[in-house]
Amino acid sequence: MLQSPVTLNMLNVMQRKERTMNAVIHHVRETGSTNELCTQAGKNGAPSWTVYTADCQTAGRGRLGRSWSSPAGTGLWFSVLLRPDLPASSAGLIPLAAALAVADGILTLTGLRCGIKWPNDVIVNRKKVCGILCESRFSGEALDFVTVGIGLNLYRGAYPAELNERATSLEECLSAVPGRESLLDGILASLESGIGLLEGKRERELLERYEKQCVTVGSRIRVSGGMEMTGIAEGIGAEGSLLVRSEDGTLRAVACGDVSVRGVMGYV
Ligand code: BT5
Repeated sequence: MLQSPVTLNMLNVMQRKERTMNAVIHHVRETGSTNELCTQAGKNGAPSWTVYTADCQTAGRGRLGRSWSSPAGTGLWFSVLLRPDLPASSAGLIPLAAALAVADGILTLTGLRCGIKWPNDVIVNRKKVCGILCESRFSGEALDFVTVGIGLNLYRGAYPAELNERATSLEECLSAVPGRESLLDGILASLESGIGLLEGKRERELLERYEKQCVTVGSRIRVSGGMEMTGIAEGIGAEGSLLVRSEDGTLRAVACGDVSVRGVMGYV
């Protein structure tokens, strides 16, 4: 339920953003999932850059039906509604732009350099600090809108103890954790420039920057869920797929499925 459209000192973020992309930020104390709020808003015709943030999610969603732990006050949990001027075939690039926006936003604000595990896990010290869930809606052949859901762990309490080996938080990597408003502001600004590159048909530029930060590219990987294979990830395809050289020498494009990267998040 919406409690109040703006709290949490979001006013600063709104005022700054309104000068560029007209972000309208709704903050709630508790909700099931900000992706759900955002998607409902999208179905009701809300404009691009409508943002929902929550202190706490009671049914935070991961990919493939998994859940995302999001207790109160431990992380930045938010979703952004985008109506990009892009063909449906480019929808697969948005998760990549979102991961890059998180990594860039954190770098600019704190100097901390994060890696990206394809397609959109943001990692530090081989552990996941941020998960992203993009949900696209199509109208016939065209892309109608995309909900970009971002869960950034700020404090240890964000994730359950059993994920200690795979998850981390900014608190564990920095001497001071920036405020949620500044992080949101920085990530939205980077996301705006990434989406701008895509809309300006400059996706190669975005992908080059992405590849530099992607720990998957150049690594030995295992793909599961759908296509099962192991091989070396050689790069990113034009539509955001992962190009994998399998053991028999063929190059395949992996568009979805779970990818484990040797040495990252517990995969040995
Ligand atoms: C993701 O899924 O990484 C996408 C997470 C997206 C969360 C945001 S929060 C705002 C918005 N609203 C939502 O409802 N969702 C989005 P996936 O790759 O499937 O990872 C899920 C797996 O990560 C779980 O099965 C756990 O193993 C692990 N996990 C759960 N909570 C975590 C946390 N806080 N930090 C790190 N790992 C976590």
